[in-house]
Amino acid sequence: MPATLKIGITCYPSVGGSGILATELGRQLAERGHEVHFISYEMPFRLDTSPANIYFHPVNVNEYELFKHPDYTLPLSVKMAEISRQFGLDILHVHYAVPHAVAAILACQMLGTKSPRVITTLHGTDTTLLGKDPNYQPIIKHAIECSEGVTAVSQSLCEETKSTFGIEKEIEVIHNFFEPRKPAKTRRQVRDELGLKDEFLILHMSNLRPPKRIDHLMEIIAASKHREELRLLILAGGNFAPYVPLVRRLGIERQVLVKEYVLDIENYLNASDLGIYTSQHESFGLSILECMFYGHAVLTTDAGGILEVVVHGETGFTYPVGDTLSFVEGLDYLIENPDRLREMGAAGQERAGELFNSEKIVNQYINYYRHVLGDEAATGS
Ligand code: GMT
Repeated sequence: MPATLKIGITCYPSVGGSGILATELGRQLAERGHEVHFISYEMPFRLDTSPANIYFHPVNVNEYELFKHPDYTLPLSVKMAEISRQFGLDILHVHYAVPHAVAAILACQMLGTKSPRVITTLHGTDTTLLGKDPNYQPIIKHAIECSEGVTAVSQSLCEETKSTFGIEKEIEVIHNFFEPRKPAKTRRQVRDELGLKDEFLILHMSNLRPPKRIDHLMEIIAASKHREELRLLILAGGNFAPYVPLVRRLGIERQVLVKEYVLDIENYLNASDLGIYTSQHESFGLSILECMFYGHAVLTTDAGGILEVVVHGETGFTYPVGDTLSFVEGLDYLIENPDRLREMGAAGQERAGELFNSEKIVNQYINYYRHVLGDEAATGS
């Protein structure tokens, strides 16, 4: 087996944990000498193709009047086959079964015996949303069963996937990782730009999709007895406009600051005091991990894989989905107890660095690639 591998990566290029993870994985693989080819309809939003060994191949989607809905899966599949053939890819690592694994499997069928191995990473939605839809369920099950390797970003997602699809197939759990970057601005600079003095700054970063339960988040802020001295900063990877009426109704216009499609998240992480997440589904919670890496305690629901990331009472507090009263109690307690807040933040930072560091997780992926390619020495675990 060659010392370095040729890997095709397909992910959703839009703002979201799966794209961020796939992009950072590709960057780290390239740094270790592997050749990485991203294949997608757009450059993943954090992708930089200037370093050696990283390439981007766009998929062109033509719109034909014949199709009521434009089709992406088939041109993606054709591009995957073309790039696999041209560069002799060993692996097609796809993030999401729909439509990426389906396209990869079709590409391999076109390529015949010279096809790469397909590894599918499940990030959540394939199981928690589309897996419940009878129009998608059978094709997702098929894509999982036909992939030569399948990984899930948490044990919780692995178990839910097996029970949702009724499959026995081995699924390797490889948690998410994060590589913190140095902030380019000081905490004071960022706070000045946000118009803040010493307010307690709570951070939420997400795409604001319905499962994030932004309504619960706003209710917590409105109910805190410290609401006059706190601010909620939302780094939004989606449109915040639908939540504006709720913010007005709750009278928290002054408390809520929103910045959309931010790239330099480390500046805002550094300027914040606490992370908060009210998700109803979360297979891992990459942005929770980002908060932990910057030394912040996190208040979060106990949904899905979050409990593999946050330890209740040690690195933050976890509560049942929708338990607004407990969230408010936890928030007020941490505002009133800065030593405890610092302690929890430090414990979270240590846990993040130990369990979810890039060195460890990227090596797990490389080992798994080798295992799938038939290297007896690679354990795949
Ligand atoms: O959370 C989202 O809506 C975005 C979604 C994505 O596809 O980017 O995130 C999923 O993948 C992340 C990376 O593995 C996980 O950290 C998130 O928990 C997961 N989101 C959900 O399960 C809702």
